[in-house]
Amino acid sequence: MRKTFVVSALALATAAGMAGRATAYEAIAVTDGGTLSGAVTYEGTPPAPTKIEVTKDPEVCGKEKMAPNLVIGQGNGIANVVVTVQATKGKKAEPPATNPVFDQKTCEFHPHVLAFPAGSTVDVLNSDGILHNIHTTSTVNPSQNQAQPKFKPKIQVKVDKAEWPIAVKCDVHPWMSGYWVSADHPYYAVTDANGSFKIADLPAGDYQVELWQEKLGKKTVPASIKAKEDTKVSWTMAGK
Ligand SMILES: [Cu+2]
Repeated sequence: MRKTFVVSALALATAAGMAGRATAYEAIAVTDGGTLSGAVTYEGTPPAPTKIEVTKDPEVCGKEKMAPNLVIGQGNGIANVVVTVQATKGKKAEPPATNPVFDQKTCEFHPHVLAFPAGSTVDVLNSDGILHNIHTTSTVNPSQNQAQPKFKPKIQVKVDKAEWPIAVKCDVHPWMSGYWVSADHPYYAVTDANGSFKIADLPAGDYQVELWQEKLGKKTVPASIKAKEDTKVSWTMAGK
């Protein structure tokens, strides 16, 4: 009985980790690719930012913070939306020459959402000089739970498989939260402070594009990419 439960829970977790991708990704040479660019904005009046009370290490962390789970910028642009083109073929996703960096600074994760190709090694930094711990809740990759005291300014975490979103917490400072996105293709972006993004070198064709934001959830929108052209989009996400 117990064994059956474990197996089905694992199957569910694996399916969730693949984020709805039906087929494996095929790497091909892309010539005359097109670009998808634009912004994701909040539909309607955005809620006022929420304050977080800091309960520990105020000399480093500060006394209060704004919640990072919904950050609205200029023109109601939504920061930290993960934009994923559901491409089945295209450029190969290769780990970058320089490791992606995930820094703990003033008891916040920077960046709040870090996206990288599967197989990358993440440099987890501790710029604060106080105890943090890096605690990921992966289901496809091994979960990490490592203390990072001040004498350990860098921990390296290799993320082999595609999986997103991977929630990251610090058990020392319960308000700290962030997400990792480990992608098996290169056609993704995280929106900037004003909700803007750009994804280049897409093979021409019709696509579904998935928008994910931790508080607003998921939305799928269509996009048509033409060879050597920039497709400009203006998408919205609504509160729940
Ligand atoms: Cu911490």
